[in-house]
Amino acid sequence: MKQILGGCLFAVSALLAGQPAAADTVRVGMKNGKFAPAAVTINVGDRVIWLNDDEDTHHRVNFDDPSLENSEDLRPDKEYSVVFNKPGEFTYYCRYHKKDYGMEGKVVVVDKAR
Ligand SMILES: [Cu+2]
Repeated sequence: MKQILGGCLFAVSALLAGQPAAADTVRVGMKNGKFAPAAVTINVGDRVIWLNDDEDTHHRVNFDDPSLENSEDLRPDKEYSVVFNKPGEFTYYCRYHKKDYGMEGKVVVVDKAR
């Protein structure tokens, strides 16, 4: 029985090794005039979720790259999620807190396949 189980596990891990890596999700908090972490590095196809951790402040994710869609106003506990399908460095800022707090961030998207 042990031998059969071992053989099965080996077959499963061999299968998984041949598959493309599943997409990951990275979370970025928004609180006290900061994105945390302010810079994240992800792979093409991964998702970033921004979550407003503040108690009574709106935030808004605005990208400098116009091909990326900006968020609406995000109330406390609200999330905004973007899947990045191309490599590059994508800077963004909070529409309300960039000027006074320097609330800015960056998503670096790398293409593992290259
Ligand atoms: Cu903000």
